[in-house]
Amino acid sequence: MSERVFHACSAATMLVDEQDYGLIDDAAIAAKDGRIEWVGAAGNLPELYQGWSKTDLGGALVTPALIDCHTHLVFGGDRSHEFSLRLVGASYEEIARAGGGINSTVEATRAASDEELLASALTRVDDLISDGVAVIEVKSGYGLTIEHELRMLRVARAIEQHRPVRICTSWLAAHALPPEYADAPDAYIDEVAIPGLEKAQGEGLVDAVDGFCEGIGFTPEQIRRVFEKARELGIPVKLHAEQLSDLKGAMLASEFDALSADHLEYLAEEDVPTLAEKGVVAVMLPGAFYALRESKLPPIDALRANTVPMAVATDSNPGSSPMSSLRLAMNMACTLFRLTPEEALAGTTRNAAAALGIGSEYGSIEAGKRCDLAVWNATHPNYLSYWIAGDLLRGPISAGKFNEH
Ligand code: DI6
Ligand code: FE
Repeated sequence: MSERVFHACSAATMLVDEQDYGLIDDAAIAAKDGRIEWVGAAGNLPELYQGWSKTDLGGALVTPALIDCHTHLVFGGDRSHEFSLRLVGASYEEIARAGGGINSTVEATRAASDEELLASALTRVDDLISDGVAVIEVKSGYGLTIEHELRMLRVARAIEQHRPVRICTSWLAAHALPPEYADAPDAYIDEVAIPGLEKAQGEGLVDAVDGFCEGIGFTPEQIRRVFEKARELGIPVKLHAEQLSDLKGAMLASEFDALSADHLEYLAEEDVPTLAEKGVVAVMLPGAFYALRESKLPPIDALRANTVPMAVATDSNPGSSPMSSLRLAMNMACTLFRLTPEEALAGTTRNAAAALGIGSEYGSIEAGKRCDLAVWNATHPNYLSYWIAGDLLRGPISAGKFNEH
């Protein structure tokens, strides 16, 4: 049994409905067996906890551990050559239609061994951990055969055996059309995406089902068929929607009570109230916006006015968002999308937890939740979004244990 009180810190609790980060200036956090028992002003620490061992955090800032709720960080190879092509004018869509793009990563992923996939994923996981991240969502989508999609999710799950992070997996077989199904997207959905999902579910490999609803991906009708199977299996859905065009993916996602709709640059303002009504989290991915030099902004004002919860994630992938810093994504969300630093932090804590369906356990510093926190060399939570790069993390608190760097 482990009982401990963390003190001499300020705590951004990120409680819902609280203003100003739910910030407590001189805070104490009591944790037992990896759960938070009490949080509040140090002067109000109940007697019950006063005899527990103490950890002095030396005036540091404490936040909930960060959550990256949208990544594609298991993949083979890289696409630095496409970066060069885009710099001289080729577009992301042109490269994809010419057989590059996602399909070039599919080739490299199929060719890589499990060990190689895991080793390269761990480098990105380590980058995220050094940014205070304790929960990472990882999608399949670069295998595109049943066996290679399952393999990607097995590798994703294996990350938990090697690093102190929780992994949430998403089945993204409906990501791109592999060469062997060129011009036969419906057959691909019927023969790979749907039966593969049943298999993955049977192996306990799937926490959610995702799709790429786009001109270079799949139509809403094709995604609908995958979502119907997800519903039958009782698995929640989410969707890459309105990234490059408005195919009404967010409306489809809402119809299926999705956890989240992601990207949303081309989301029509008139569709925003439906997201709000259905409690769908809008996941902002400013890294992809930046890397593709997109100019159409997601309808942030309308999302805010309708109180749609907004999350922020890296979209870490070798093509459209080659990055592995969640704090950089927060900075970009502020600088490019005009989120406030408080919205950006809510987007990588409370709202990211909601986007993964784990809000009862993660995302705020609150009695009953897991004591997974981040301790920062920063005086104010604004700083986490403001400062670009650098190593601000003093250490994670994982399951109630402080691992100071
Ligand atoms: N949207 C994205 O941003 C990633 N996938 C998707 O559906 C990009 C994946 C890639 O380019 O490899
Ligand atoms: Fe993505």
